[in-house]
Amino acid sequence: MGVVNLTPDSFSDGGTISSPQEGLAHARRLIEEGADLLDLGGESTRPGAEAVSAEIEIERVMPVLEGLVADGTPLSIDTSKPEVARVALAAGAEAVNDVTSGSHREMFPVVADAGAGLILMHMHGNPRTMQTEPRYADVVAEIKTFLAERAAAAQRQGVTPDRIALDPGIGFGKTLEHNLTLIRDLREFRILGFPVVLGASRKKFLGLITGVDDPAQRDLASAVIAALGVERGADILRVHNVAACREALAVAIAIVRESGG
Ligand code: HH2
Repeated sequence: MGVVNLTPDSFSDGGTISSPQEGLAHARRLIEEGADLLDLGGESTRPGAEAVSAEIEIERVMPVLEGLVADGTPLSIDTSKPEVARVALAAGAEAVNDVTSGSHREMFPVVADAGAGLILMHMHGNPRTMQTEPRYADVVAEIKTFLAERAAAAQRQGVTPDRIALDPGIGFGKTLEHNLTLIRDLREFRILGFPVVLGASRKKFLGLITGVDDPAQRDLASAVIAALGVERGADILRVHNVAACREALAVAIAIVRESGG
């Protein structure tokens, strides 16, 4: 899953795309590099980010989304707003990536009505507060319980289980230690019976480990995490540099297959 941030303030690449034409060109490049689907977002979720209105999100995302639907590219819309999801799904997006796991009560019915896919992610608090001393008694168990509960809630509202994927939410209210534990124990999340999404690309914990400050320079570390994630059972990798990840994944997948994984 290639990341297309149509925002001025994303942590990883904020402001690098300043027109729909540039957004479309970037998105098409990710497909050429081997992305199977693209995740389009019009609102940053980076720590401290301010929320934007549904109108602004729609304005940022739709011109690029429409161009990509015309290309036949599979898309998810990265939003927690049902209004944005509804418009994107009606225009041809196939899934909603909701980092708040349906915090808005209309989100699950919107996804169910469209027969769309749904990514449920764990976040501790909200982007403004999530990095203030996040604490867990058992980070893996707590996040598993949360995701299982949200998947059950989505199904109660009509989302079919074959359309749901789960994401532990690397960096969303987690310390370095929490992130490392979640990636090490990623297999635990597969026990819940849904595909597992891993979004570690360019995140701050990689900077803490490597000393690389600029998120855009963290692609080597991101490719390593993608390979380790696949080896630990990740089904979908949300990444910024698709070409680098593809290369790392080719090696990881060859080894996993060789060992019967
Ligand atoms: N991470 C980000 C955004 N959306 N969705 C899922 N399911 N999993 C993630 O780990 C995830 C996500 C943050 O990355 P990015 O989109 O590059 O930054 P920003 O939110 O600042 O636009």
